[in-house]
Amino acid sequence: MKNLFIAILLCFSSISFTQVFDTVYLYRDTIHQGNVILNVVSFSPVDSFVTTNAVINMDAGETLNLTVINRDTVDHSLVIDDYIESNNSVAVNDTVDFVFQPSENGTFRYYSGTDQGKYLGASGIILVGYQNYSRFYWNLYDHNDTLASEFANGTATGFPTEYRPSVFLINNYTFPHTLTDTLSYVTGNVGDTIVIACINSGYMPHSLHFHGYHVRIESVRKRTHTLFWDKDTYPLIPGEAVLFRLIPDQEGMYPVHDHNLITVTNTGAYPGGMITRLNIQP
Ligand SMILES: [Cu+2]
Repeated sequence: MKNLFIAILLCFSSISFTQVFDTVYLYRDTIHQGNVILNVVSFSPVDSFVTTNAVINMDAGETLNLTVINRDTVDHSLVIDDYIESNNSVAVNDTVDFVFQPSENGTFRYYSGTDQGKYLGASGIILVGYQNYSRFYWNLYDHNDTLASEFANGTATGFPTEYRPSVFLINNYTFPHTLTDTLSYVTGNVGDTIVIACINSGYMPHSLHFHGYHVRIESVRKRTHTLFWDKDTYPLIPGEAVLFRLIPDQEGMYPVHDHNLITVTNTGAYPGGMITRLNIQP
């Protein structure tokens, strides 16, 4: 009987009930990249506008208590696909608490599901687990600057079927600004285990090509049949969230870019747009 009691106790103690708390603020502003001015709404980790949507990290087994504060001029919502999809409005000036209890580790995407959130880039990364690894974050985003300003001023009549994006971003930066973004610019050494949490917050597929290496699909939310595939090119459909695992087998400086080729020429000439680099030392 005593042994059974200890067994039950051990069983319960191995389950983590740790709560983590985080707060994000919805703000709108414009970002200036290359020759483009883009209207965006962003989830900020601080009580003012920031360019890149907040990255949220949590350990495996933790429960996230996420507070969303809406400083924007229109209503928003909070969506995490398959987890938070209803009763999720965050009205203007409102503060709403959400609970996210993921059933697996890897990359998730949180976003505002209203038109002005969905079509102005209010969309960020949650990374569950992998907190002891070398971590990087790529939030892919595309838009048409004229269309974005129409969504921002409320004159857009819906998302067009003939969508022609004009700007391509990682963490809301275009190349070469991506090279000074420490969240996305990958640095490491041969033999390191590096994880890259990547989401597609945009409106078209982005096919990332890793020069120099293959990566393993460590988690994937939408095209789940690709789990554990080893790839050098991987397409992310809109709304996708994946975790790439990279163990570099050689030193060097290699580009990663989108093989959807219109997206690497945003400023009119290659290279531009959705490009970053892997900087691997011996
Ligand atoms: Cu390539």
